[in-house]
Amino acid sequence: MIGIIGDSNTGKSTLLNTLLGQRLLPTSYKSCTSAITSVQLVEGLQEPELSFVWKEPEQVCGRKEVLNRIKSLNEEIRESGSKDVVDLRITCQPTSRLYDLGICDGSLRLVDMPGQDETDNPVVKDCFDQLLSMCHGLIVLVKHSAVRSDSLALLMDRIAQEAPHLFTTPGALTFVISQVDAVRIDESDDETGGGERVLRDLKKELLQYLANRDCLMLFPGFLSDVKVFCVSVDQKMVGAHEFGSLVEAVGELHSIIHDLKRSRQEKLCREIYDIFNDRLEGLGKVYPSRAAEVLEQERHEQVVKQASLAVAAASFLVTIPLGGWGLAVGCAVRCAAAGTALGVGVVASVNAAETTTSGEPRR
Ligand SMILES: Nc1nc2c(ncn2[C@@H]2O[C@H](COP(=O)(O)OP(=O)(O)OP(=O)(O)O)[C@@H](O)[C@H]2O)c(=O)[nH]1
Ligand SMILES: [Mg+2]
Repeated sequence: MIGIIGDSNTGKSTLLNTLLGQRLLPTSYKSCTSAITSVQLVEGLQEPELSFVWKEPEQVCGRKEVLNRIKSLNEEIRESGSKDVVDLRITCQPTSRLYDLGICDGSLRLVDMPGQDETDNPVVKDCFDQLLSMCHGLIVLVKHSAVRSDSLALLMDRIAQEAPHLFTTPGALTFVISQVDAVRIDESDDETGGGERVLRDLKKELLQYLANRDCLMLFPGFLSDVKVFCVSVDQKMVGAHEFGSLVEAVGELHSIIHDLKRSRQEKLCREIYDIFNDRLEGLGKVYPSRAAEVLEQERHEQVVKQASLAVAAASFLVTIPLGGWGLAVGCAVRCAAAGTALGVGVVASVNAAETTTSGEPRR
């Protein structure tokens, strides 16, 4: 899974539509996407298919139908104010250069997300946490006017905290400076190749800003290898500037998907190991008191057994010289002993139960 993330209106859904060569995801100048929408790239599918569970399981087939259903769903989810993350799953065969790259074997999923800065959308934080826990790689979109924004700094902090392995797996993170068609370039500059220089400077500015982030100092090699592309998409959904290089980068992501998956598995294993370790440490503190409780119970049982043995022996000795009466007395003594033993046993178990409920849990 490769997540496409960034602030609202950076052009995430537009970019994904353009990569797929078809308009499947709604786009708008207003905050729009409200669910995690993953698109699985497959071969041999005539029509895109959408499946999801929102109130009840649903399936939709056909490009227009999928687009319209996601549009209405985005509104329904926003209006409901629900915090539940809705997982929309599309399968489709791209009608673009992505298909020509021969990567549509089902192993790659591109995931569209709500804008990470949409703090008034209750579902955003959970969507983001889920995505970071699931994704093998990320394409981070930054609008040309926001390469030095606080929001980008915050995004880096969150990735470093939740998915640090992405900074250490080569190729797992790619940056896209979006909507660069709107960057102001003087005509005179343009004639002398100034347009290219402006975009080069924009990339440098982004890298410098990232280099100053504390969270990235832990990953010194990251910035020297990371890919940054300046991309734009026009009204007809045609990608320009370095869009071609971005398509190739998606192809490369497909070729390293096994490395990306392994890196995520290692990270999950490390997390499980840490949790297990913590539990074991916690148990070390609990175990001695539980052991003391077991030993106390054992001692009680021994006392009761010894007392019953002594009483039974006394009654036996009395029975022999006294004959018939002695037998009756012996029985009475045995009954009394059994009753006492039972009473002591009950008291012992009640005491043990009280200790357990008031103290540490039983294991
Ligand atoms: N000029 C220009 N406009 C763009 C470009 N890409 C997207 N847009 C416009 O930017 C607006 C937002 O695009 P979306 O694709 O909906 O943005 P998003 O990041 O998915 O937004 P959310 O889903 O709200 O997070 C739309 O009006 C798009 O037409 C671009 O490269 N150039
Ligand atoms: Mg969107």
